[in-house]
Amino acid sequence: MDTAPTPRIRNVALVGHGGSGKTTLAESLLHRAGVIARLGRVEDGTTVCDTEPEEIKRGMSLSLAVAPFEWTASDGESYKVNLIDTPGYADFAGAVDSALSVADLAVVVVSAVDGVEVGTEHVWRLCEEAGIPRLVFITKEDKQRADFHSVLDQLKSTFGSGFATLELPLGEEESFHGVADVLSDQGFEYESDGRHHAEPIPADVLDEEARLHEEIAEEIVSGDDDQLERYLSGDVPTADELERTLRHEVLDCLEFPVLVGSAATGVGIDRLADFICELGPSPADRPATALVAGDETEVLADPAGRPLAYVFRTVVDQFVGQLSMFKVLSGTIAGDDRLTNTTTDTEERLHGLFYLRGKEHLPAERVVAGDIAAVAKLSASPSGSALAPKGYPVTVPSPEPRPTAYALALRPLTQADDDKLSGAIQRLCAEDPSLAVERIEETAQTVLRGTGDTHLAVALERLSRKFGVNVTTEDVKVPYRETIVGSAEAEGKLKKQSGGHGQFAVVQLRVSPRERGAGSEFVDSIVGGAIPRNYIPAVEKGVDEAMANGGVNGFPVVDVRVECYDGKFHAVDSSDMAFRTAAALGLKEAMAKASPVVLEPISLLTVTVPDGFQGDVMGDLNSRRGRINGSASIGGGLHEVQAMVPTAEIQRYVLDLRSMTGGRGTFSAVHDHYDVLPSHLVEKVKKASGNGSGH
Ligand SMILES: Nc1nc2c(ncn2[C@@H]2O[C@H](COP(=O)(O)OP(=O)(O)OP(=O)(O)O)[C@@H](O)[C@H]2O)c(=O)[nH]1
Ligand SMILES: [Mg+2]
Repeated sequence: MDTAPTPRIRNVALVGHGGSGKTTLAESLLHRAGVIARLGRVEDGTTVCDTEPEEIKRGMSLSLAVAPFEWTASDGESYKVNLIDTPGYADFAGAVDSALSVADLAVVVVSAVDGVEVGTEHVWRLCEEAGIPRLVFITKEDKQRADFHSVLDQLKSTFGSGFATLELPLGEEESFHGVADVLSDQGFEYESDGRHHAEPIPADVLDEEARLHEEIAEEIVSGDDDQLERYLSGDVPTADELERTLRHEVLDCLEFPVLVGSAATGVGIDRLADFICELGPSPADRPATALVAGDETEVLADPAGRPLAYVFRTVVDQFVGQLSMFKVLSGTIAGDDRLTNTTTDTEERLHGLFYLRGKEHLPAERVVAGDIAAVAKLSASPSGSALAPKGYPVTVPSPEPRPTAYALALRPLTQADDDKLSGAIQRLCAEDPSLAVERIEETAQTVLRGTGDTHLAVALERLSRKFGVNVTTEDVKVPYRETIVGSAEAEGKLKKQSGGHGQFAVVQLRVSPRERGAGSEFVDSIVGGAIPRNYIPAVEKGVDEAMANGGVNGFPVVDVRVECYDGKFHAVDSSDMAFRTAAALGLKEAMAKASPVVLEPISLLTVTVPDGFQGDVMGDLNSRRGRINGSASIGGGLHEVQAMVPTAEIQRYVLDLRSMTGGRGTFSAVHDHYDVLPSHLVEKVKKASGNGSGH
């Protein structure tokens, strides 16, 4: 496969709700372009884009996949279309971010049966925020219950104006057989091989088409002063002239063409490819943004410019090792070029460039500005890296990783699994920036964090399949603490003197509570050498260790003032060790008498939901022992609820919020403070933390 001149490249992200038909659409485009002889099916696991066993098993995309094809459009020009298929499931939104970071056009795929869904709203908002031109493809028009007109209404009522309906379906459901082109007033009949021929528009569609033509023409010309003036003077622009104006309005995100078809039958697919090429922007139309020496700079997609490549996806491949997918933002890159990672200053040799089509590798000699390709074995350039000639101080802003919202603790099955775990997890996280791993020494847990339960389930399947590491999972332990609310005194005594070198130490300790969060304090108020100076550090050490090891409930002790005010020693039998032990005994004794309480972590939760859901959200938070701090409309039809909620009560909140709000709610949670755990929950919490019998 060759590269194409930059103005003839189209980088197109297929985005939309899960199951709306993106992967099947990619398949149908590749088939119509003659790239694949047979149309694969998601159900059979035979598509170009859904290749991973985890994807095939679930019948859904889990990561982005690139699939280029060459297309000669109806304007007679040849184009290279880089399709970027994305997952629709919310857990994998990070992959949509990566795709949109290199796409110049988003095709928003909407099922004619299910219409605008939460996933559609989500990707529309992402495109809007990133200023990415959009085209809507209403697919599955061949399916029972397909309803093109109601979907059109939903688009307008959900996203507002700017929809330029360029096609009307001819027939619907199983009788869907063609489309009417609203700009050229031409009907197109389809054969079973996905090819079409022109036909007059059928009578039953004619009136609607004529009305729509006028509506769309007025909409388009109103975006161009010259054309509007001509139009108002009765000089109606031709279809080609309208299309040229529309192209600019698409680029400026003023107009969103709406097309219709079926990826299963092939109706409308070739015309979608035409519109992508003729209405979609090329990389030359949309300069990238980079930071040069810290200054925001536009980078033109100029094949003769200074080379600059941006790595947007990393895949750990079982056969060739690490693969890096990149977009050339400027210049032309050839095999064996040497570029420098502008963040780490590491030199990278781009040995053996290739295009990826699903999992197929197509050799590439050189890749021009705007094009997307791949290379194996970059040594130190994860996703988000910029590669440029040495000394060119440029970085490329990359999407923030999605906030993690769900976590599991991993337990390796065997010692061998344990030995391999940390290396394998690092590679897994390199592939998926939405994953994060953390070792929590206090609870001896390795915790994997992600965006949801499916995200982590898939990650663990990959961990096993790709890296041969098998683990079970358990809940992440909540880092409880304990403290006291009363004061008390106690003696810690160690006395073992049964001949020979014995052990002897006595400390008198007074404990009292400190302000929450103030930390603990050791006070030495020994007078008269009751305990020799040199043993005081041992007393303090014994107190610290006992606090770290856990109080009467077995949790680390915080916010306690410990005063050592008296003691006894023996000239021979006293030692550092004896005083450390006596101090630990004394502390335990004193804590038990000073009304010990367990402290639980409290998170500050900020929940954002569409207006109308706030009542349910607040009710639910109350049932989780939460305290609402505030609730306010934040515009854009959204409502924000803030609450302080015990961290233990929101371990699975991402899943519960999704089901409460139909996937429309999002939240962030940060640790805020510790608070006293209600006494009726203490035993349950001790058991769950494995402190059942008291430490
Ligand atoms: N009848 C009909 N079925 C379709 C069409 N397009 C897709 N489907 C079916 O719809 C289901 C979902 O299709 P996918 O292509 O996997 O949808 P997707 O958008 O890629 O889904 P995610 O990867 O989960 O986001 C599959 O069972 C397809 O066979 C179509 O045009 N007509
Ligand atoms: Mg898919």
